[in-house]
Amino acid sequence: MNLLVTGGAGLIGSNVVHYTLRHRPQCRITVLDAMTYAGSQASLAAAGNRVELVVGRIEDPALVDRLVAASDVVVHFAAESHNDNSISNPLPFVTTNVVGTFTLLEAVRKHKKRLHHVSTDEVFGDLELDDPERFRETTPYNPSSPYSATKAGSDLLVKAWVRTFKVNATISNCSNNYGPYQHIEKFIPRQITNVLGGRKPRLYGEGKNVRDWIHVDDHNAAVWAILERGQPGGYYMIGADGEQNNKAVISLILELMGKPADWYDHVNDRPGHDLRYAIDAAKIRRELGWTPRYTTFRDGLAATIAWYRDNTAWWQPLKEAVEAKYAKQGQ
Ligand code: NAD
Ligand code: TDX
Repeated sequence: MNLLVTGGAGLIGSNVVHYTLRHRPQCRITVLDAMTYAGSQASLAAAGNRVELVVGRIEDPALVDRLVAASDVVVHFAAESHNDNSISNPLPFVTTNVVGTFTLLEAVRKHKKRLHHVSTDEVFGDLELDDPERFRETTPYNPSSPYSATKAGSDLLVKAWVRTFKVNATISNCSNNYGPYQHIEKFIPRQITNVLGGRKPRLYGEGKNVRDWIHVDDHNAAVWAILERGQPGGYYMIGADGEQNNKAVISLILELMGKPADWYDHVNDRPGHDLRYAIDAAKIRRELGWTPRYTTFRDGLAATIAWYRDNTAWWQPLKEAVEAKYAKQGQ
């Protein structure tokens, strides 16, 4: 199988490359990635020459047409992915997430290729802390941030291309990922690298916001289950029952890294900050037999802390600039 991975130099895309080389070694992998600030060649170094990296943009129709024509299956991760950036500068989110997905859909439609579109639980908005409901495949879309609005737009484009043009596509909406190769602008690696560098963790607002954490390898195992056994045109929620509030996550990081429980700062909250995400993944468990392998968040987090401790060369050159940007926002 010739697999085209868009956004394969980012967190989930680079991990899917490594996952695929381990578990589906017969695949030939091409990565299309614009190498924005979020993409890193070093994240693909362990794949050596077993992956072809094409540097280019998902909204470039000629390039995307050529790469899709040469592939059998496309997995679409390329996106602007950070909520805080979408608040300070939304335009790249519209270009990459909406126009980019449109460009890919047109190529997939023309060449009649299989597409899996990777999306987020944030398209559904947020839940109250005490709401017994969780997000499921039938939950109405209600995005809050420019990031989640553009991801919702991209999902709706995929749904329209499936219905109107009979494109062979599936969609998954996953909760918050953590693991190796995550950019240090994101919550968990920011706090781990803060502690490693002698800085206190930074908690937005009161820290009562809840995220439903999943290890990136469990996400990618679910993506492969959909590629191999998913219903054409099917939608799947992916989550590992990993709800934690942000304050609890910082407490666990401090405990695992041997720091006092109160060694963190409260900083400015995110405007429009979603309160809680929670995933009901019953459908993918029942229909595709997927189950997460990282059953304790504590073990997954400890392994992730060890990875950042052992790979300072991967993140240290980025740290000062990331923190300077946050400092300007009072975060
Ligand atoms: P990331 O920011 O780590 O990586 C995104 C990658 O896309 C980078 O390598 C970047 O260079 C590339 N890219 C950006 N703009 C591009 C463009 N115009 N053309 C080509 N490549 C471009 O993101 P991630 O966390 O790995 O997320 C991957 C996908 O999964 C995204 O679609 C995101 O919405 C979705 N998702 C992420 C999470 C999460 O918790 N991280 C959860 C659910 C869904
Ligand atoms: O320093 C911080 N302090 C803090 O309290 C940062 C960076 C974040 N936070 C909070 C905000 C959120 O409640 O932590 C939570 C997680 O923040 P992010 O890592 O920015 O993730 P989130 O906004 O929840 O979105 C993530 O999950 C869904 C990914 O970035 C998205 O790409 C994905 O779609």
